Amino acid sequence: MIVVIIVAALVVLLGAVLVVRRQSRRSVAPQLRAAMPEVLVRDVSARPSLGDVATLERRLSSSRSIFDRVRSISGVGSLSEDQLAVVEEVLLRSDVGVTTTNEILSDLRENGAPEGVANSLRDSLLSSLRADRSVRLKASEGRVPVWLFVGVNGVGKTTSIGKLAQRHVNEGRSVTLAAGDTFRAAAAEQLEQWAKRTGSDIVRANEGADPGSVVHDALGRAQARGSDIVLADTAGRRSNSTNLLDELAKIRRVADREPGEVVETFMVLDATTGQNALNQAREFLAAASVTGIVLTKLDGTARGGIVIAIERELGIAVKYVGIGEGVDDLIVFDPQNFVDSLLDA
Ligand SMILES: Nc1nc2c(ncn2[C@@H]2O[C@H](COP(=O)(O)OP(=O)(O)O)[C@@H](O)[C@H]2O)c(=O)[nH]1
Ligand SMILES: [Mg+2]
Repeated sequence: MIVVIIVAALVVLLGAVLVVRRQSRRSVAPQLRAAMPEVLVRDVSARPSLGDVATLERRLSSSRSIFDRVRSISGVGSLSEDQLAVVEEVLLRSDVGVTTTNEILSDLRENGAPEGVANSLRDSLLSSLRADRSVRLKASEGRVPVWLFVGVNGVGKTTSIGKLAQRHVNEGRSVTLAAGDTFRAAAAEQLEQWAKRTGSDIVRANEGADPGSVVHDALGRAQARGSDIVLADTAGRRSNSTNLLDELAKIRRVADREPGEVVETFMVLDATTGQNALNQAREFLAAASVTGIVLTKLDGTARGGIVIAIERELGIAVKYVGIGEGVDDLIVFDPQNFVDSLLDA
């Protein structure tokens, strides 16, 4: 009898616990639902995980394969002349540049590779990538911050602007795009597609219009609508009668005049053009007060070491790198992940 009573009491107790738990879950559920969007937004903006080493290894597989021979040198300590020759060849083929290659070789000759060649190279390459990679998002009080994009035709300016617009939107900023490439109508149409896709505002004009006025109008509109940032596209070529660099300097002056303020000028370079990219950059640097490099198409080249040559020779930080054509395929350049993706076993 007593046993039956105890069992019955336990069953009742268990039932009560279950009911209470179900109710408390119900009462918590709406709060959970309310919290979801915020969590999701944070997830999205934290997504530069695309730059994680595994993804980078895949996207940079051509560059990585150049380093195969270095990764396969085993052992620690001093290197034979043959091994040093392999390291030299690999570094030069990957386009890190002669200066960096020579420095790394003399370091290896002098100190050997106490923790293996791959580790020594990792340290040396990382120490060449110490530039300040921060980007400015804020202008002075009452001014609209402008990111200006310059670079020759086909390097990936418009695509990078589209990808960055998405990044800003993900991070909660409202974006106005300025279609300052008025050289051909297709350029503004291409930017318009990105505006639609990313939910950004856009100011464009007809083919042949003055790019300065497009940027000026975009600033007025951005200020009126309270946009957080203006991303301004420019042409990579001009008719023979006008000089491209003069025109860029003029656009920059307009963009930097009230209500605008240029807080970043990105020089966009195509990694697949190798050392040519460096020569192009030198021409632009003087005219355009460049504050950062966007290096595109790293997925399409075996010469990823060009990142190091660019920073070293130009003294300007690579801030973003393009690793594909998709909207998410522009990542903040992270030297550690980059070097790991080339040298990890
Ligand atoms: N594979 C790859 N293609 C890219 C990347 N960035 C841009 N492109 C492609 O390069 C081409 C030229 O880009 P576009 O933005 O029109 O260059 P722009 O003339 O400088 O504006 C387009 O086909 C883009 O899809 C990248 O990071 N990787
Ligand atoms: Mg373009």
